[in-house]
Amino acid sequence: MDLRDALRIPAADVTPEDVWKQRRRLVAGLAALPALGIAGCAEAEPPLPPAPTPAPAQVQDGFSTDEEPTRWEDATSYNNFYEFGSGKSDPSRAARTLRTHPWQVEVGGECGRPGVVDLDGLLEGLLPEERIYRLRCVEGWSMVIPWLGVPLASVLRRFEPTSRARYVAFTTLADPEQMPGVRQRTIRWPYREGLRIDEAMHPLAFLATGIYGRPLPQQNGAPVRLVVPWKYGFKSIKSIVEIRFTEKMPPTSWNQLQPREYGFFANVNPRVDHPRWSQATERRIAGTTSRLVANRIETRLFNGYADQVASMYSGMDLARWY
Ligand SMILES: Nc1nc2c(c(=O)[nH]1)N[C@H]1C(S)=C(S)[C@@H](COP(=O)(O)O)O[C@H]1N2
Ligand SMILES: [Mo]
Repeated sequence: MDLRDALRIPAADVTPEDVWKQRRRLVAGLAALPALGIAGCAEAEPPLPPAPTPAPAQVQDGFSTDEEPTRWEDATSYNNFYEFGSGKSDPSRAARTLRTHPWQVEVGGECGRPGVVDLDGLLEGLLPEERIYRLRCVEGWSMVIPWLGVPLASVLRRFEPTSRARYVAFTTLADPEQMPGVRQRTIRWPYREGLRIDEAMHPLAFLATGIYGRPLPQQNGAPVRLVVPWKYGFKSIKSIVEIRFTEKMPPTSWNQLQPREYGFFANVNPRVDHPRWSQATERRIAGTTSRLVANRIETRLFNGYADQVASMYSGMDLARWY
């Protein structure tokens, strides 16, 4: 399959990560295409060079990491997606029937070019990029996931946010027919999340349409989801149907449900404990380690992305604005 398709076409089948390791070279190849002037003919997969080590510049930008990635099997079977139930293995079973094509996203609010676009329109002309990010759930586990997608900023700019756009609000599909969890009153549907505009425009903020070089499986938020690696995982909203530029801080689902436990900013911070558990360490689900006995490692400020993002919060009391 052409990797360009991974930006658009929903996945049905499961692919082991050695396929990803092959395909990531294709991503690298794709990125080089415009320079070579041969865009649009990536039919044949190039021969397999030895596995690349992440480029130091990529690691420095936070775009990649040499930490051991999570296995495809774990990343696609241990999920939080409450629209499909609150158990970790519910989404991988129940989300298979989510229809991700056609898919439309409504963009509106404080912007010059509001409108309803299909996924192709949203991503048109943008080159797929790979980002290998840490994902730290507020519950105290973490993964290392190779995402495929585009920087959020390049998508948002197309809609020409006005100077009044201080925040960006995101909404997930809430269809009780397709999403059994939505029939239960666990949280107030639809699932909502939001970012301050500078956070949304930060180069690390990413719109993912794939993982491991393959289209995003439904349980991981197909066909398009947010990835904000320096924040707790609940900010990385899945299966997005609406993006809205707002003047005021938008309501967000976990914050509405339990404001004392889940803040709007939700920046990963080992020194600010959840009221019911410590955030100092995390269970890293990666490599061949069983997720039940996964390594406990120390949690890092901003999930290890402090060099890239800390300046956005200078002057903010990180313990108060959690
Ligand atoms: N719409 C929606 N998005 C969501 C969630 C959810 O329940 N519904 N769970 C969040 C949480 S708590 C985490 S940790 C991540 C998990 O992403 P993953 O299953 O792809 O690892 O998705 C986030 N996005
Ligand atoms: Mo989470």
